[in-house]
Amino acid sequence: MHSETLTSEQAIALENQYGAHNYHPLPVVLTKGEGVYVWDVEGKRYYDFLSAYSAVNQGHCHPKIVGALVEQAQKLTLTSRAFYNDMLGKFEKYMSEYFGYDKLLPMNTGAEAVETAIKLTRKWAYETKGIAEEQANIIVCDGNFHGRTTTIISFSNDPDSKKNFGPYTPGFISIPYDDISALEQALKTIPNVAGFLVEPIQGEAGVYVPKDGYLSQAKALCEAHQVLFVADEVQTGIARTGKLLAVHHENVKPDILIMGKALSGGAYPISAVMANDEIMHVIKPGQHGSTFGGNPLAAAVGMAALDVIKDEKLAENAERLGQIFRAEIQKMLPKYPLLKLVRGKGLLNAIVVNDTEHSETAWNICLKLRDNGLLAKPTHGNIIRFAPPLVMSEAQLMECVAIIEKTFAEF
Ligand code: IF1
Repeated sequence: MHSETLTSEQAIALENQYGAHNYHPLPVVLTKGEGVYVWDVEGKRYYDFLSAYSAVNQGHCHPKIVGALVEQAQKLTLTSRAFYNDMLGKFEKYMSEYFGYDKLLPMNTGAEAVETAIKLTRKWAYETKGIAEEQANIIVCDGNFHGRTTTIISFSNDPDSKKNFGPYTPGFISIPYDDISALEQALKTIPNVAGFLVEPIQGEAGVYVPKDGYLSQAKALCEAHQVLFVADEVQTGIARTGKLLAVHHENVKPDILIMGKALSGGAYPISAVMANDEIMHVIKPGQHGSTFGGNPLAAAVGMAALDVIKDEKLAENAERLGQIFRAEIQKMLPKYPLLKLVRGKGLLNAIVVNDTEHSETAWNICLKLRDNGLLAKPTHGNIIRFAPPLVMSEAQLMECVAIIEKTFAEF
């Protein structure tokens, strides 16, 4: 059933005709993945340098994760939270010990987890901090990306994400990112602040790494003002940046931690909000939930995916390979005028192409990279994100560096 083989052209034509046009994919049709590689329907192999936006940190179709998925899928997949299941509690304990929080609130997608964190922050503000009803403000950062729901896009400043989706949810105030005095000023002047929602590195904005000390100073300021520090680690978490969490680079422990994507290694949508009891206890039965959140299949997959991160030392590998990658690209900068700069942490990196934001250059480079056997995608026009699975070896990375160099040499 549904197993007839399609050519790339046919598959693209089907999506064009029958799918909403809410994406503009790079023209390549993938059918198989294993570790750092994916294959298209014509059998050509590529290095995956997007990792499904950092969801596939553990590599494509990791046998331990797929094994856990299959085993649990044959036993019990979904009960809803109307009943207990024998996997969720195990997963909650595992997550609590793994990340060092009292409690987990399981959801499915990143956006849902961000929504959950916003609700938790507001409820805490009213019931614990004592802010008057409907008055809570949450500080966010310019250039943020936290997902696609109507509330989340209300505080985006990307016109594509936002325009004509209003009316927008109030209660959010945006300040410049990586600007500690802007945060200090905001905390002093804005009334009724409940929380500060921040990405430890802004991914969508183009892998914008804040100055050393920004996150730890921001955390300290939040503490001083009795404001919750809420970290969106959906993209930066789970070893991507060379530590289990990006906030660990500055020894920061968020009051509320949001995760998604690689929590399942890409096998299943799993997201999570973690907090200690004094915050999490404000949510009582019936006040929040999800049909699929906390299902036994997600629990089994999540534990396997996080086992892989530890067993295969993927944070350490990301740290080491990231240093090598940036050093190798640095060496190319003087040779290729189109290459403006490289930045990032661990294996979350981007190069900035020396052209305007609206030029086609980065897109055309990605087409050439594809022809040369490496898949990456531009963001904001002239920035190309490089985020391979963390199971890559040094030899494989050097092969990829050679592909990138060859591509720039051809331009
Ligand atoms: C799309 C970028 C990545 C996220 C952070 C929450 C979410 C995301 C920090 C929501 C999602 C995505 C979704 C995808 C593109 C993408 C993205 F280019 F926009 F920046 F990853 F690089 N917080 N990021 O990055 O998670 O609900 O999607 O599970 O087109 O929306 P989700």
